[in-house]
Amino acid sequence: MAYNFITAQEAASMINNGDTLGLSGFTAPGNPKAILEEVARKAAREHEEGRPYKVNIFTGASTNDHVDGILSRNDAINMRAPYQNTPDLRKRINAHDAHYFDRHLSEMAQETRYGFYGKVNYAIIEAADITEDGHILLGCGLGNIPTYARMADRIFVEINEALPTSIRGMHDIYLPLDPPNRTEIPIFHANDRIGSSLLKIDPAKVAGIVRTNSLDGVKPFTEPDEISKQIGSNVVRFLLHEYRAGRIPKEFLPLQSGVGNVANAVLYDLGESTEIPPFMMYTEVIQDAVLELLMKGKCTFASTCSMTFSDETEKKLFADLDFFHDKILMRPAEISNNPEVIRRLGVIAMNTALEADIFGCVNSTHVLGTRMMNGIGGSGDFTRNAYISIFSCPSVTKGGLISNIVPMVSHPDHSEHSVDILITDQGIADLRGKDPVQRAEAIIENCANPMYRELLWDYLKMGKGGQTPHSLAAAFAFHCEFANSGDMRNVDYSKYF
Ligand code: 0RQ
Repeated sequence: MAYNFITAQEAASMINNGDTLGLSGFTAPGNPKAILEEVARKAAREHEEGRPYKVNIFTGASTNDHVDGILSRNDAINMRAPYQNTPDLRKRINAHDAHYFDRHLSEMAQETRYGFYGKVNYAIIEAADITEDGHILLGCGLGNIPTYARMADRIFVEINEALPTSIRGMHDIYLPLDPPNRTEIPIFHANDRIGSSLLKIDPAKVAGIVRTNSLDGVKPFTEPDEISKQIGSNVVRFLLHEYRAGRIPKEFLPLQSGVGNVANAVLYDLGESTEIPPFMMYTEVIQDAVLELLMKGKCTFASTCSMTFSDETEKKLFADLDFFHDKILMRPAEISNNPEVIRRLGVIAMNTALEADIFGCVNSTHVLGTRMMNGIGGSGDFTRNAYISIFSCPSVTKGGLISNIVPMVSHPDHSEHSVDILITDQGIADLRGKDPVQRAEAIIENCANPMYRELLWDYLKMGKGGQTPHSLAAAFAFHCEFANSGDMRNVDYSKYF
């Protein structure tokens, strides 16, 4: 079939106010790079004429400035799901200019297929190539595009000429059947391939093809600060301790690691350890550190949803694709983050908290209980189903004005039932096999910053009974004090009784 090559502006002219767009990609890689920019410009023109114009944006995870950034600055987003991390969009969400529902990433595709979120008008797919019979070679991030492409009425394809077609073979596209027909997902080792390397779409649905030429634009990592390095070395110390004790098998277990500087620092440190054997990853994003570990042979295989590499690292990958072909597999988010597979493989999960409470509950999403930061992302998919679930964060934020260990989290994302290990720059609290008071003792002693320990001990002692001895009147004393004086250290519990 001969496709219609069009401009991004022509594509945007077909997209109407209220349409739902399902995009390829997961974090910055794999996102469309041209059409949404024109949709944002169209929104600006429509708003100038006094007409409403907003679209619903469904993705795999966060995107980049070509999508959430420019659309938010032009107030062009009505509904957004399932994850974001762009400052401009965060502002819109917290000001109620944009709606946002924050879902476990593994659930978004199946729930879209179940019909929970209405129809998808357009799928917009970044591709390295497309054949006449509708086989698409995707880019560096998959997300939920197999589902959006199947559900969408029409499809736009952005062929990105910066993507080498020799990337073919690094995708593993598999759509499970839906209940009551679902069977097991046949991944028994992190490196099992179960699907196809090309995404098959109906070529008759293609409304137009747009040419682009740009890398994914991921910024390189800054050198981790002392606190991140300390957290990273505590995580490695914990893993080594478990390994020596035989609680991690001698072949090791697949690792998942979240995004950010701490995650990157942990992986660099793991790479340096001579005692930890070569390992695999079963994760949703791989960052720069993983490419180096793959080159060194320390990481032998990475199953992921996206290659979230900085442009420099992306260039290294493209220059040596032959070497990486059998070492990286990108899967749809519902497979990379699948609870069944995570539980079966015994994945060790390492994610970051904004704050944790003394009983082991974690807030990953809401700054001081109300302001959305990013979203739960894949942290819940992995935490709930991991072999061991580790959360880490600095013990304090803003130079000590905020304690990240609090009496009660101001927004619960991960409960005490799912969090096994808490790690800060101060140390490691192993929460396994402990009752609530024992967990509180371990967290205050090992994870809280010394400037907050007494305040937390006092809180625990104030508890009037019950298995989890909260003092409900004072449970948010830290947060209320920060709102009052800007410094949690000024907490005076007598104000709350
Ligand atoms: O504010 O930007 O003004 O300096 O929050 O904090 O320490 O830079 O945290 O970048 O590592 O992100 C949980 C958000 C951590 C992230 C979170 C302030 C702090 C700073 C950011 P500034 P840091 P990081 C894989 C798995 C959920 C999704 C997930 C996240 C800003 O890891 O989004 O895990 N996780 N997905 O000063 C008030 C506190 C605070 C606080 C920090 N207690 N109170 N403000 N800050 N702690 C990825 C995917 O799923 C794709």
